[in-house]
Amino acid sequence: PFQCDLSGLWRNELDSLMEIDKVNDAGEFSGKYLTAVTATSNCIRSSPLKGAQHDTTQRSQPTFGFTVNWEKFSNSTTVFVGQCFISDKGKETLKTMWLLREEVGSPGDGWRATRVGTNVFTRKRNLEP
Ligand code: B9F
Repeated sequence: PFQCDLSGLWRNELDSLMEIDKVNDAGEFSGKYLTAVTATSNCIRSSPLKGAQHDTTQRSQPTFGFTVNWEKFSNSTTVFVGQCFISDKGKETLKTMWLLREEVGSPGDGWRATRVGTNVFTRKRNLEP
């Protein structure tokens, strides 16, 4: 019943975790992201995320996007876009791409401000009732 609804706890191949609260009727959601990796400190801290997902009652493998604000680390921001897929065995995976924008001092430093990558998330558990 909850297949591909983003609510719940997810883990990616880097061992980062994200916990997403109940997705509302408009498809909007919020939650927190715990990155297992950071370029500056080994300390894992929770960062707020906000996003939107296509209607899971209309589509079985919906696309979504969300923003993570790394307020505890810096003024950087990551946006993720992705799609949820359901395997033959009923396993959900989130295939995503991300862009990480680092704050730089001037437009001339913009050439080095953006990182790009992919992450694959699998469900750790459903949302607690
Ligand atoms: O390392 C990032 C950071 C921002 C400012 C100083 C350190 C914050 C964590 C980003 C985590 C990324 C990965 N984790 C994950 O699960 S988001 C995409 C990846 N998926 C130094 C300056 C800017 C970046 C590094 Fe920094």
